[in-house]
Amino acid sequence: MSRFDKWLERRARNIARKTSRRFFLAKLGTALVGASAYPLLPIARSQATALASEADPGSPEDCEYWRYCAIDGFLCACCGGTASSCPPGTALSPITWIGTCRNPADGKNYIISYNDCCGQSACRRCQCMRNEGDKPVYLTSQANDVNWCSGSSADMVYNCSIAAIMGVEDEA
Ligand code: ABN
Repeated sequence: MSRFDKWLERRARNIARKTSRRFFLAKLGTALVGASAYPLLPIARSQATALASEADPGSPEDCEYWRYCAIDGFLCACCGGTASSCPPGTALSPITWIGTCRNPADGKNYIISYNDCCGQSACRRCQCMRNEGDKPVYLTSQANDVNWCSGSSADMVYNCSIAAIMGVEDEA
């Protein structure tokens, strides 16, 4: 076989390999595995949650802390958690009550998610009922006197509540 024939054969085999169904499926599989791993990467999901301490005044263990304007429950910050994370051994409720609180440091309104932490008996420390915007429970979507752990398939027992920043109003 001449050198030209060998070269031609190599080229033909190469083209056949790269246009084969097996090659396509292998690339597709790699892309799918890569895409499914993407949400697990440790990226910052919300810039709004990262406030410097001077932009986040007050104590999360104090009911008067600005983020608690619409809360009803025991403060997780007094129960082994923080203002925005559950105590160890409890799980965040999948459904939640949303409020809007003004941050005195910058005068902006922040969207706050009041999730309950579930799976251990009530913490009973730092009870805080500010209830801004709260409506009677028969207006379910506007009431905060609700055990959000009832939406958890794992455990309905209420332990405490957090106040996580979800977003901030746009600059006018
Ligand atoms: N969302 C706080 C809460 C929990 C249990 C019962 C009432 C209110």
